[in-house]
Amino acid sequence: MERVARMRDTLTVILAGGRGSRLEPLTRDRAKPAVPFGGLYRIIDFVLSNCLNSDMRRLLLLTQYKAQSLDRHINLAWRNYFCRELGEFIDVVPPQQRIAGNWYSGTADAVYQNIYAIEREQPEHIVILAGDHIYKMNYGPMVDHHRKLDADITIGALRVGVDEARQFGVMQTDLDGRVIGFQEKPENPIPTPEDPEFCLASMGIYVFNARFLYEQLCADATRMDSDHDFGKNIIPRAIDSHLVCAFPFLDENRKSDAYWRDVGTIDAYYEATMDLISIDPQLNLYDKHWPVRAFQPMLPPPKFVFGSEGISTRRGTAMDSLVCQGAIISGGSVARSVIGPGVRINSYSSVEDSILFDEVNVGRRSRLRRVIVDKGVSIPPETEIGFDPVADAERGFKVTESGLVVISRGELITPHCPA
Ligand code: ADQ
Ligand code: ADP
Repeated sequence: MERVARMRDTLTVILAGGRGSRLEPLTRDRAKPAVPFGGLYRIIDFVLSNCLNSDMRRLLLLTQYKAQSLDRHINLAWRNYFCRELGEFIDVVPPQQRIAGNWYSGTADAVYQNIYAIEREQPEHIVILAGDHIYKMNYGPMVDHHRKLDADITIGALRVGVDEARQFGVMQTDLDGRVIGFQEKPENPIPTPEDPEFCLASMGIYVFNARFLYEQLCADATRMDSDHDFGKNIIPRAIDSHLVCAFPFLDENRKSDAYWRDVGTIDAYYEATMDLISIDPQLNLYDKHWPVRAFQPMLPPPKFVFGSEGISTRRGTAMDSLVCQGAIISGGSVARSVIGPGVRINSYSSVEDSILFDEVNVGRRSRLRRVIVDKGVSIPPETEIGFDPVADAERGFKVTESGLVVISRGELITPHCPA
């Protein structure tokens, strides 16, 4: 009964429009939430799985940049889980451009411009989520916390190291968990009183009382001095006059910080992917009680075989790796990598510490180390990538500060073997 009531009076708005420029070139042709993750999934699948597993089935997905791939993914993977007749829906809402020719200016503006679609559902509470975080969270307890305290806004919160905190909203709370200070991406983040090494960061997810949200958004829309952003404007303004509470996101036992990653940069994206491969991952994809759903193409099982010259060649192997359906590893070796659907790894090649998206082909005797390869790219035979960052950058590949190489679609790949 409780669950049904929570679902009925709650509308969830998922912000899925961020440009994701720090994830370039993976976001060159697709929105950040549509970037593949963990072989089978897209980034957005984690938050959508959280919604389904939390019984939240009235979802508006606000898109903006390059939303075609995201839109198609929602249709293929998610539409069928929602039953209109029961009042459930997942609606992808493109920008309304109510102010002619303008894109959304900030996250609050994105919600404001869709206020009619939101009000029409007459929710009591509105849950606002970001479409680009990797975590497993039951939002029910956060909504319950909000109701119990009769708060105006409840903010999902978690501890992060002081250095990291500069990229987040940072909060200070009183003993009851009421937010008494909030700074968006501060240069000098204020640590928690309990531990000077940590700050309390906003996860960028909020529960709002619907009426209060409408009032705030309408007032904010008329202000010339506002960026129309939740973190920069709406929340810092609300804390003095209204009840804004933090909801700590803890693990299942509610003892330690739970797993949560903002995969905003290539390096963060790579680290979060490698977390999945670790022997005892904090984010367990095999938990039957918390299925993470995705689009499952009808593909044959992954296959591991000797190369075409038979038993005299190398074995096709993969260790410490995730290998998706339709992949064939023939006479090549894979280690500590994610191999996407339909990938081909050919004889005498080796792939280490890498992420290969769908249908990548690795030619014979090629070697990849710490490389992310976008969909459908064919690596020619006898090509080495990831062993010489200077040479890789000269070949036109994106090389990150930590030396990761990203190969995007349509890139010209010439064989290159360092002498
Ligand atoms: P950021 O992640 O930097 O900080 P922002 O870039 O505004 O905030 O993105 C928030 C979410 O909204 C993302 O999911 C993004 O894709 C989406 N988004 C951004 N602009 C959008 C638009 N115009 N239309 C639709 N969707 C849009 C925020 C908070 C911080 C908090 C971090 C946690 O402001 O306080 O710490 O999230 O990651
Ligand atoms: P995804 O791989 O994320 O599913 P899609 O294949 O749907 O992405 O591509 C997203 C959009 O980008 C489509 O409109 C597609 O035509 C376009 N696109 C894909 N690859 C390229 C490319 N190399 N250059 C320009 N546009 C591209």
